Parts: sequence; C-alpha cells; structure tokens
Amino acid sequence: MSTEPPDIDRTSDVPHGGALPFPEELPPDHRSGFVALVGKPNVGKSTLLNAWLGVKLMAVSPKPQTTRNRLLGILTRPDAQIIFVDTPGIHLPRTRLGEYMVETARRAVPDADVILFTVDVSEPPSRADQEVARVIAGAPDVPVVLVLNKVDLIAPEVAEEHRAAYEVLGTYTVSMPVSALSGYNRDALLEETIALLPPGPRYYPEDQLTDQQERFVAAELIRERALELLQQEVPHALAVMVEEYKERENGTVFIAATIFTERDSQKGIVIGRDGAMLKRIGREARLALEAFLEAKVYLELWVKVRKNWRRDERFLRQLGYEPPQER
Ligand SMILES: Nc1nc2c(ncn2[C@@H]2O[C@H](COP(=O)(O)OP(=O)(O)OP(=O)(O)O)[C@@H](O)[C@H]2O)c(=O)[nH]1
Ligand SMILES: [Mg+2]
Repeated sequence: MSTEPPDIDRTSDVPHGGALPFPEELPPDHRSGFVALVGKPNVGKSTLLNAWLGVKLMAVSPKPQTTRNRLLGILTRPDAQIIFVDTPGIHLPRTRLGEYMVETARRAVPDADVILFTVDVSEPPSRADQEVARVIAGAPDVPVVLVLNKVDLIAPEVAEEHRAAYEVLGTYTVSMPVSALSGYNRDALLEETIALLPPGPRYYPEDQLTDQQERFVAAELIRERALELLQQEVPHALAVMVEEYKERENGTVFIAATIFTERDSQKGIVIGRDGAMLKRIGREARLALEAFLEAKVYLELWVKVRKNWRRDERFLRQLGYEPPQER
C-alpha cells in the first residue's frame, strides 16, 4: 500500500491554522529564503518587486525615498518560496525618519540569503551607489546579484560602459541588465535569484502575500497617490495614518485615513483649491485600493498638520516607523 496521500485537495476546508503545508506536497529540491532588494533611492526596487508579485503591494513613485519601511513580499511557487524584502533607499539622512529608513535598509543586509544590489544603469555609479556597495560588502558571505535596472532608457553601448563601472564596486555572483518596467530579463533574473537560494521549506502559507496588515498597505497606497500628484517639497513631509478600517457585511471596505503634513502651507497644497487636490488623491487612492482589495471601498480622507513630525520619535512610532529590533 502506498503511503502517499492519493489526491491532496489543496482547496479543502481543513483548517490549516497558519501551519505549514505537508512536506510531502513539496518537491525534494524545494528552495526558500529571504531576498533583500537594496540600493540607493529611486532605482526601481519596489517596481521590480511589484512586477514579480503581480500585484501593486509596494508604493512606487518618481520621487526618491518612497519606501520607508522594510516590507515583505512573498512569492510562492511549486518549486520555491521567495520572501522578498523591500527596503528604503540608502541615502544620507537628515531627519529622524531618514535615519530610521537607512538603518532599516542596513539591517536587512546581513539577514538576507541573497542580496539584489539594485542600481540605475542609465546613469554611471554615484557616491550613493558606492556607499550601498560598502554596506553590502559588510556581509561577505551573502551572495549578491548586481541588478542593472532601467536598461530600457539607454543604448546598449552605454549600458555596457556603465555596467563595467558598477561591477568594480564589489564582488558579485552575477550581474544582469533588466528593465522592471518593460520586463526585459525580469523572469531570467528571478530564476537566477531562486537558483541562489538554499533548499528549504515554505515559511509562510501559500496564499500569504506580505507580513503587513491590509491597513498598512492601504496607508501606503494613499501615500503613493499623494506622492504622485503633489509637487516639490511636500511629498517627503507627508505621512498617512489609517484611523479606521472596517469590512462591512456587504463586502464594502470602509477606510478613514488622515494625511499629516508638517506645515499649514503644505496642508493647503494637499487640500488644493476648493478641495480639488484632496478629492483627486482620494479618488485615485480609492481605485488603487479597490484593485488591491478586490472590493468596493469607501474612503474618507482628512488632512492635519503635525509640526515637524519627521523628528518626533513618538509620532514616528505611532506611524509604525519603529527602529528595527536587534537580533
Ligand atoms: N524607465 C524605467 N523606469 C523605471 C524602471 N524601474 C522603475 N522605474 C521608475 O523609477 C521610479 C522609482 O521607482 P521605485 O520602484 O519607486 O524605486 P525605489 O528604488 O523603490 O525607490 P525608493 O523606495 O525611494 O528607494 C518610478 O518612477 C518607476 O516607474 C525601469 O526599469 N525603467
Ligand atoms: Mg521603494
């Protein structure tokens, strides 16, 4: 008699209770582990991750320093579970928030099984890239893939020239020109990355996409829309807090959120003439939330001033910007 369960019904309603699936379900060469996307701001780390996950989980914008927290994005396939760690861009911090962001990114490096050192190959390396390379060199045992992103923006000869300049910044297992936007080499890079992961089980249930709550993702999507729509100095001074998140019985999700600015003048800009800007942010955020939650969303947005919140340790904590724990 075979000991194999005949037909494993993955959709059965046997309560999993968050437990891991039976090891028999996984092939013997199943791989798993943490893959950290590390780089200076604005190189396309979050864009790449969203593309691999096939959902818009991470806030993305043309403005640097979009990502503020460490965020997990979990990709489960029959042969592997990749736990991507999106990190804030490493930069020279000028506020407590900035310090928190850089510290968060640094801490992700030694904990990773694979590092994706992401750069913008359309430009030659800058001092910021050198600094990131230095941080990564601090974890010499972790394999590093040099991801030469935004290759769609330049001619192949220029890409090759810049590639050589990036490659000398450190020791890399492999380097690959990609375009997170066009998709060029995106799948190839994913396969390379998985091949570098150690054999291991699934750490998360197969349907889990992130370690964050929906309300956190909601706050990020609202902040992203505001970042996209607002100009100049305002974006960095914004924070979003979801005050209420309720799923109604008819499936509608009710979300009440506050956008915080640092100054009265910024509050005025966020609201706009006759409230037009806030309405637009609200409408676009609602559409993004509906796509993400696959539900009808009722979104209520408020704007408040919280003077110099980026230097306010207590408020940063309330926003969820906690200094990472020592391990
Ligand atoms: N042309 C082009 N643009 C890209 C590519 N990847 C990302 N971008 C754009 O670059 C900008 C920054 O992308 P993000 O994904 O927010 O960059 P990030 O590295 O996560 O930035 P931080 O969170 O600030 O560290 C966005 O406007 C993206 O649309 C690419 O392959 N080609
Ligand atoms: Mg990002």
